[in-house]
Amino acid sequence: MNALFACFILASANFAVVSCSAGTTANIKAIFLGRCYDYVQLKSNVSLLGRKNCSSLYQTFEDVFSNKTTCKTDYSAKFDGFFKQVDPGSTSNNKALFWSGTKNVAHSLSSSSDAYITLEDTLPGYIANNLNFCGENTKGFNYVSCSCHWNESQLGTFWRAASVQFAKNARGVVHVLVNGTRRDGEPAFRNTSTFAEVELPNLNAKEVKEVKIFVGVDLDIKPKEKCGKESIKTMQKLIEQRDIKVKCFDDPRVVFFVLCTKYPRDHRCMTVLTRLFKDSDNLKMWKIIAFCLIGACTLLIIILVTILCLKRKYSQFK
Ligand code: NFD
Repeated sequence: MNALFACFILASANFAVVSCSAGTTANIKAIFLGRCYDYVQLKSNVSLLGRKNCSSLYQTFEDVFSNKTTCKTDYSAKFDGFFKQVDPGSTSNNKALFWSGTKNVAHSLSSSSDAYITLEDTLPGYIANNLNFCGENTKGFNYVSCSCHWNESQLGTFWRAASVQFAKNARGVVHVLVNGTRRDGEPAFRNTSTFAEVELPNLNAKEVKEVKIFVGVDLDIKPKEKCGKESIKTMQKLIEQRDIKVKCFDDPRVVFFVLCTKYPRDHRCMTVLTRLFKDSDNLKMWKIIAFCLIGACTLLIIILVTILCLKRKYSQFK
């Protein structure tokens, strides 16, 4: 069941994530352009077609990493041109949803409700989600393996730059979904996460009124972390140090409902009655009980009718 949260190295979630050792995603250009046109023409509320040129975006993107192999290089400045072109501006008023260790559920939440927007619902995040890429000297891309460590890789640099932009654009109330039931030994709030290192420091304290922390909990496991305790306490303090108000919610209903739409047969998602009839063993037992009850009632009626008849007969003889 462990459906709730995706992770990038060890954790137990059931979604595939980008692995750093894999090579560049095959057909990356076609995927990039397809996603870009899909987004600017069909996905965004106001069509961005005409305002965003997908081929020029792809060219800018490719120029940054193709034919280059060096790790440790700071590509962020080179991505500037790309991010200038894709910048949606401050569109995520009260809607920004950051996540850490909770990729899948955060995306289920944002796709099921207009109240939330994740980075992957914006143009750069939509284009790059789950893609892997790295360059290779003279050959363009390396389709076999991307060996740089995340922090020194082009992929990591891309996501950091995307996170900076998304955080800077957040306004009003913002949300962060963390996992209160991680099974990989990591805390719900990791100091080295992109949220901690990049997104939180780039929130504009003048524009962000409040951060709402959602401590999501898998359906089938006891919560390990809670608001005001352990790593969540650290997270709350760090947000307050940025002069931003913070509210924290344990096992929030919005997350619970998203999980229940995915796992409607989990016992926490069922009413008492549906729980009783849940599995075939219970159903069998209830069939036997119902059969016995009907039998007992029929017997009782027969006995009553017989007594009544006997009484009548007896009174006739009197
Ligand atoms: P996470 P987070 N090594 O769940 N975002 O707070 C490798 F190999 O821990 C979105 O770091 O949460 N991969 C995406 C890593 C990527 C490493 C990054 C690492 N050391 C950031 N650290 C995205 N859509 O892919 C991170 N990753 C990769 C933005 C790995 O693919 C989102 O706006 C993992 O699945 C969100 O608010 C993913 O990053 C926040 O930063 C997330 O790692 C989540 O970054």
